Amino acid sequence: MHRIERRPAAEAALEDAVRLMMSKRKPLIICGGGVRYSEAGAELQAFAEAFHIPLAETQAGKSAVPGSHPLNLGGVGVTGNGAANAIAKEADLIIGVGTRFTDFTTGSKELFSGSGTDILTVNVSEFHALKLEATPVVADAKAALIALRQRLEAAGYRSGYTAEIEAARAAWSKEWKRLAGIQYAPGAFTPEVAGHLDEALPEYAQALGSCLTQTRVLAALNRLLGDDAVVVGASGSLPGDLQRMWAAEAPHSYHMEYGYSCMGYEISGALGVKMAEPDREVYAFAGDGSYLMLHSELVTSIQEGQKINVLLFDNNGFGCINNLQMGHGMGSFGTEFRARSASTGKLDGPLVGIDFARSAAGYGVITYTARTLEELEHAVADAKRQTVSTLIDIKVLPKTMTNGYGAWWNVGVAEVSGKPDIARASEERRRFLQQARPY
Ligand SMILES: Cc1ncc(C[n+]2csc(CCOP(=O)(O)OP(=O)(O)O)c2C)c(N)n1
Repeated sequence: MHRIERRPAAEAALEDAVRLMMSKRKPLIICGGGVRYSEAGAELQAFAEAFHIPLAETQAGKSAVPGSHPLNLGGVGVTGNGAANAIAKEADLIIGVGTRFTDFTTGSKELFSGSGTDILTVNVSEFHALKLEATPVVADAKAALIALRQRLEAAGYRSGYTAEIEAARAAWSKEWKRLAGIQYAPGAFTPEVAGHLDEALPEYAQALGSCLTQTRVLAALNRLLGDDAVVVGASGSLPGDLQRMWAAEAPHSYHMEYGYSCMGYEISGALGVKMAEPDREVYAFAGDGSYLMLHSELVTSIQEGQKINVLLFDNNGFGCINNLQMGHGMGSFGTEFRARSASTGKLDGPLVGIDFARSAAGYGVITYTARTLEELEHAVADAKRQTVSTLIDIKVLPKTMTNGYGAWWNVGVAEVSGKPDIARASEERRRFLQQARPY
């Protein structure tokens, strides 16, 4: 039996927290998974409203507070959006509630590294509460937020924000609309992740038979799936895109495995979510690489009569790893699904197209292939009517996922190399490491 024990905060810790907050004008709350596990979403929202403090979400914290709430800036960190990261950079106090402050949330400890920026944490785990030299409140999130709110109200606290929150949200909303509208046009197209495979895109468009871009598909799905659906993901480029672009409205409608970002979790995780939430539609968002690694729980879903929906984004490769390779100077190596070429002996032959709909149909899954938005809309509507598991094989162009929004990620790169691009990447890493907090 899982019980929420609701460890109360020590009085001295609350006094420290109030003292620190009273000295700060630009706080930002980081809403972590602990807010959801403590069932503290409504308390966090009330806390933010009471003192006019914006909040940003980690992957695990998404769907604790509605995405449309005017104080919710959305995802923060390496896979965060422009609004949350801009406010994070200007914040003089980061209030982490139920967050482990992972590498992605903190931008490898570079994002909250301003000289005047302090950290306050509310966490039931002392280990996480003490990270980043924080002022710790070791307590259950809900209990601590209630106690802290009473004391801050008595002290008359209010943040110093005027129009910054609204302006950041408006700027991101404009950018979101741009991402939602990106269309591929042969000959005159610069993808979001530019300068890598620009010349190969027409070949991909032809092999996939599709001009769909990933950002456009995600925006459409956010409209089509319905607020109460549960979105499940884990690996590839989709978690980053979802953290940035997905506005989760209903509580617990977003379930991302981002502790290990384990490929293959998506479908097995979706089956688990369905068993826990039988009345909700559950959608696994998986890349083609992840689907190939593990999708056998689709068969279990058929055996058990548990309907799940798989949204498979086929970009013909390990897209995000290709981005990392090419973004760090080493070129494309083994991450595009190409045949080994007889003439070069390398994996640089023709693209290997896979009909994923046919593979899943063999299991008894109802399947669709989407190469246009119209086909996608039709497939989603029809999938909702089914009582057995479904799979939509969505053909999307590589490099059309979102790119970064001002947060760094410490990716290992060779420190000694004869390749100028790698040397440059290594130099840049050294520069960022100097700016980042050491611990
Ligand atoms: C079990 C496991 N192995 C390796 C990785 C490293 N990894 C992360 S994403 C990825 C490729 C994902 O490709 P795909 O699922 O097609 O998604 P895309 O990046 O194209 O969106 C790899 C190999 C991982 N996260 N999990």
